[in-house]
Amino acid sequence: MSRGLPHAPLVERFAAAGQGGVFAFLDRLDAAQRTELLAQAGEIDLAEVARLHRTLVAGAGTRGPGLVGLEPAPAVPLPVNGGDAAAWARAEAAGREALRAGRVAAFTVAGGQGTRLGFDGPKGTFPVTPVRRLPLFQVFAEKLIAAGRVAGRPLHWFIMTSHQNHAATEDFFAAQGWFGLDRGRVHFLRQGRMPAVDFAGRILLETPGTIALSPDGHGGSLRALDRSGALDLMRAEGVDTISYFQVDNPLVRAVDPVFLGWHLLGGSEMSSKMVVKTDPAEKVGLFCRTAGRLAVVEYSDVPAETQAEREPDGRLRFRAGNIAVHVLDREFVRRLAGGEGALPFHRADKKISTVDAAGLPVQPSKPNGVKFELFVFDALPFARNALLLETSRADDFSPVKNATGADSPQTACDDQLRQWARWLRAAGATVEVDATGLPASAIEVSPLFADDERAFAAAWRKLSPPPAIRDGLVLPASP
Ligand code: UD2
Repeated sequence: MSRGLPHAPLVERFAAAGQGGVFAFLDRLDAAQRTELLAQAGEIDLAEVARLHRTLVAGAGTRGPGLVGLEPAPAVPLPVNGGDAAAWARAEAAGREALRAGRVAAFTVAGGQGTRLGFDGPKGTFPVTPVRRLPLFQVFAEKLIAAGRVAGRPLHWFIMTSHQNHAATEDFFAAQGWFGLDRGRVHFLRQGRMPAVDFAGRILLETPGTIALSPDGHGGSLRALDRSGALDLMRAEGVDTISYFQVDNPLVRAVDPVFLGWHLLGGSEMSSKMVVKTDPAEKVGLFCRTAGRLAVVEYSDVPAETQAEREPDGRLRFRAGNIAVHVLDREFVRRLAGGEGALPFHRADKKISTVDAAGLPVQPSKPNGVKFELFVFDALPFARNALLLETSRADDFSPVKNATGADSPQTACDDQLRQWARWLRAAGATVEVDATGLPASAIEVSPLFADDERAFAAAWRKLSPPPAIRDGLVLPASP
């Protein structure tokens, strides 16, 4: 059929690998559809797909670090929990110095859509703040502008998108005037895709002319940073330290001088922040030690009894929750992306829309195939001096994941309000709050006004007279 045509070698390679089904409908496609299908097929590493089928689908499979010999991971505690305050101060000074020297770039993984939120669009465009209703991207943009002002130089911001949301994300930034950022310092990079396979290892078609491809997971960010040239750009700009966070967390300290300082002073190649898990059922990964290395085990891989184990003092034994905030050394990323210490793929069985033998659409009612994803935290065991730092949940973590209930827009909104109410009260303002610290009035503090409690107190003192706390108060007032 295809012999002698320019795409013949590709089609033949797929056939030889037992993946000829990908081109089952090639003869029915018009020229544009063919070009698209061939381009998609060209993205696929057939040897990798065969290996994943052998190890993860047909075989028992490796699923992250495994549970044998798993121990809780020790973390550097916050000063309020017994940490060495002088060491924390030294870390902060070192982090600020690195920011002033321009060694730090921010990196957001934003390949996900707001599907679980019932929101049709890139998750970063979802409005999250209580009064101004700023989208997540603008919250981070203001945090980074603020950090750049303190450091005396603007930061580079790398944003990983997916095929699905790349154009929409770029358009959004353009439409919003880049949120006042220096456009030359905002860089979008698109993550890779992986094909879904059926349980026999055959690559699934989504339609007769398209392959069922999906993003390769946030762990794909390491190779995306490399392939896109972002690591080279960082080197040229003198950036050697990457502050990584997820797009779903409006409370995140996007570039935290203390965290950066601990990472740098510890000579670490990758550092992570943890919060203390109090509810054994909370859906966060768990930091553990396995074979002497720091690792994260996904909550879904740890039996409920293990997650509920307690110390004699009543605290959970496995309590170091992963908030997906990391600092990475640039050359460590390059080494991993280059294949040293390759991250393991994880398998997820899914209902994957596909076509039948006649090319007609099939919407399965139960899982009919497997998707493969990489997780960034699987890099930890490969890192020299991997470091785990405790952080305060109230100041660093309130993700927006579900439409309602836990980790929803409502909880994230309330947690932002609680943070600002705490800052106001610490600065001496009178703010009515309920037993959970939630203020009676909807207020909003721009990161450009202050982005931590200490900076807030200093900025508040300069307001004379201070504004009355009332519903809808924004600091500073929006133009
Ligand atoms: C993640 C962690 C969990 C915990 C929690 C904290 C995993 C597997 N689980 O749970 O351990 O740390 O977050 O909030 O990470 N993303 C991409 N490309 C992809 C997949 C994801 O950019 O291919 C981004 C996505 O936009 C989001 C983040 O990664 O910012 C998290 O993805 P998720 O929502 O799939 O992870 P979740 O909430 O199950």
